[in-house]
Amino acid sequence: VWKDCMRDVDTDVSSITKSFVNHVQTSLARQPYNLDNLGAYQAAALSVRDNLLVNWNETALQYTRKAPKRAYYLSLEFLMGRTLDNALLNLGLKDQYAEGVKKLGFTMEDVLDQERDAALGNGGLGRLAACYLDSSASQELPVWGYGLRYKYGIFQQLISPAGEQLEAPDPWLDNQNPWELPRLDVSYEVRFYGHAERMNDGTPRAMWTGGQEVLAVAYDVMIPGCYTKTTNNLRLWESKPKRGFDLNSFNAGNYEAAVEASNSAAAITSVLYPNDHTSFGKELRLKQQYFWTAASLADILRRFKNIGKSITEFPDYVAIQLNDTHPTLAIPELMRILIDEEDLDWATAWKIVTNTFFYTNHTVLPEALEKWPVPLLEHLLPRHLQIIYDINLLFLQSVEKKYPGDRDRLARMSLIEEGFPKQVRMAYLACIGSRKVNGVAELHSELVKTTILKDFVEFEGVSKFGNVTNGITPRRWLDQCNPELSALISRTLKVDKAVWLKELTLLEKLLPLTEDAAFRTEWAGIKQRNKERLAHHVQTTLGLTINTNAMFDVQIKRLHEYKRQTLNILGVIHRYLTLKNMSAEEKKKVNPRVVFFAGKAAPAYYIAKLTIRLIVNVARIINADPDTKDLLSLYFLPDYSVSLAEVLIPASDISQHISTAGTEASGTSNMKFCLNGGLLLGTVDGANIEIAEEVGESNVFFFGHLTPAVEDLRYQHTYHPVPIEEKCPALANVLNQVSGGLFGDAHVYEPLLNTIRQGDYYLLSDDFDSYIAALAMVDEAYLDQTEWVKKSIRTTAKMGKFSSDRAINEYAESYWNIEAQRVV
Ligand code: 26Q
Repeated sequence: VWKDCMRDVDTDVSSITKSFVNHVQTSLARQPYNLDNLGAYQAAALSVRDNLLVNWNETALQYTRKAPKRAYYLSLEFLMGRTLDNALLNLGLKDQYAEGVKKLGFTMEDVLDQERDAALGNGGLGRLAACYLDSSASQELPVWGYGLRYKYGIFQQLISPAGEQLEAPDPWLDNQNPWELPRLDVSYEVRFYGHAERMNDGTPRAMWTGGQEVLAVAYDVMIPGCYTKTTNNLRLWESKPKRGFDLNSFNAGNYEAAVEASNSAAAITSVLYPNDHTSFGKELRLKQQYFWTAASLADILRRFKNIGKSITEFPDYVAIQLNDTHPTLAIPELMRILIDEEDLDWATAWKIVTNTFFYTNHTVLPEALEKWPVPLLEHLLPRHLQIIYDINLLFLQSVEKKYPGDRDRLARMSLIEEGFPKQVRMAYLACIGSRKVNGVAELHSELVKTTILKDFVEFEGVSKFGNVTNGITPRRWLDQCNPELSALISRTLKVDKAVWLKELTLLEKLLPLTEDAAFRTEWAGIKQRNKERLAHHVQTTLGLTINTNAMFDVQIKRLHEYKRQTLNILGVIHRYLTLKNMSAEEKKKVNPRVVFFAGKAAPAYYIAKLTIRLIVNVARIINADPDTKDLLSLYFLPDYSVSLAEVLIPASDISQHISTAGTEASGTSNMKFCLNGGLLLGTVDGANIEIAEEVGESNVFFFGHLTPAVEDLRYQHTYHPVPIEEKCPALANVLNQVSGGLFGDAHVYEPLLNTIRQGDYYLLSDDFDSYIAALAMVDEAYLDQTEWVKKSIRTTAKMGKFSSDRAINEYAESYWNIEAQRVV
């Protein structure tokens, strides 16, 4: 009977419409006659979810039966964006749903547009996690993600009339989330505070008691692979009070005390911290980190125990990837479990731990390296602090043995940084507690080895340190965001996208078509229509009219000094001033340019916010200037998101990735632009370098000083400063125009301008002239449209390396030692 009643994935239009209507009637309890687009989206999503669940269950069953080694991706951020379109693509049901929805009186476009982004991340690191989940499932790898179910994702960005960034909460769960499955039966208790008492019975054990206990409850998000049954899981934890509220206080009339515990437990997963690249010792952030790692490890251990193997075999069945240092507490937490609960000796426990974890570093910026104050750790996690001290003691003893008497080295390598207060260096803990350490692009991985972890490379040997260059999923970042280009590729290569989307190096077969004029025309036509689609989007959302006969020049990323949006806006001002001085005759030779910016600034990042303000106010002046507005316009698009990126990226002719050399670990949007045939203007940094290696240096626009020069230039700035007027007159002129009030509010921008005039840590004055020269080369190249389109085709054709399928397979083979599992 069971077998007869089990449902399969719907594949025909009539079962799809039936399931849709069924969800309207029952799950939504609504009538067909007043069903709006939102209702249609919800019904479509629920019916797609039914299909996903069929595959998800079979995948889980297969993993349980075969018990293969699994990998777990621990990330505090998963920047998923929208799900419906991706689920339909991966299930191979896009056409059927489009037809079904149409029969019921809706258009797929309107329906898709109702979905809110799941924005549980800040930027690159969180989006990378989302791409890796897509690739793991698509490659049929047994990989689960673990994260937090924030009630509020990254804030919504508003721009005030003065051009200031304002933040509003992102209540993404308000309309219900059809893509998650609450698992109220899967929960774990997590302890905070209390006391840790060593047993002193000859074992390393201790007892941790008292304090506060909160409950972690699981919510599962289905992760479908592309054209496979494999549907993996992303498990997100929500915090709940262990008991609803304190009935004693309630009965005594103290209502506030009664709900206090409840509030403080719920607060743990209430909001995503909107900071990236800064470390600051906030207790709630540390609570989030422990809550999540403790629940995830408890869940992983329970699953491992079900296989019935000895605990010493744990690393043969489990690999855990640490996405930056945010989950590093998993290392002392696993030690605590193995020692205090499993009763293992220290050496056995440490061996298990160091064979289980893998650590990926995402930044070498010193201000981004996580450190936690010892007093805070001692208060919140007393047992973990003991364990960290024990790890440190044994580690330093082994260092001392290798380098007797080298006290400087011991101080440098200690997990504890001396100071007031003392702080725990999480990157060092992650490094010594892991089997392998990697960076996210060739240059970055070299910098990890030669700067922040230099001593550790010397001590542990270089073979522990590797590189996995980041990647992006071609499903979302080509097929979904650029359907016309995807169709052209399939048609031309005569290969179904089911094949090339999973074997992206096949794009190389496009190379000969650079010489095919008809193909180039089609290629250019698609770019043009994508520009019009973006213009339409801006028109309907912001009411602004954009010149689609211009070159589209795009910089979209988090606002940060090291990413140098300031260099870009100063370059725009330079262009504006140049145009103002041109004769009508000279102007005729100028190709029009539209410059787009988008990105959020951390709410407390004053200089980044000033940069936004400057961009918005420069736009206001430039776009209204009749002398120049046909040749140059500028837009800051508010509230950058995954969904906005999906419209912007396919429309770009040129995109900017202009970080100071050696500061951008990889960058991943550079890959997205190039995959969509946009050319790259950038510094010799991060993955830009490897992109240029693939597509050829003649197809990218490089400028600026190289990494080895940076240290020396900074030294010059500090000890032999040269006034900007002397060093870079063009830049000095631009700065003076801003100071002089050309864009209003003269005094407002001084703190921003002073970062360049004094110190100039990110070397804008060193790179400005070569930046302007590179922009001129872009202009020049764009005039020859035939050659430009050839560059564009070549760029797309050579992007195969940057598929996240390649990246995830490198993790699977070289690090995790896991194998694909076919679900039949
Ligand atoms: C740390 C401590 C406290 C609060 C917040 C943080 C925090 C949060 C997020 C620190 C860093 C981040 C995010 C970093 C990030 O996105 N890094 C980017 O990772 C990408 C994927 O590897 C790279 O492509 C980018 O170059 C890198 O900047």
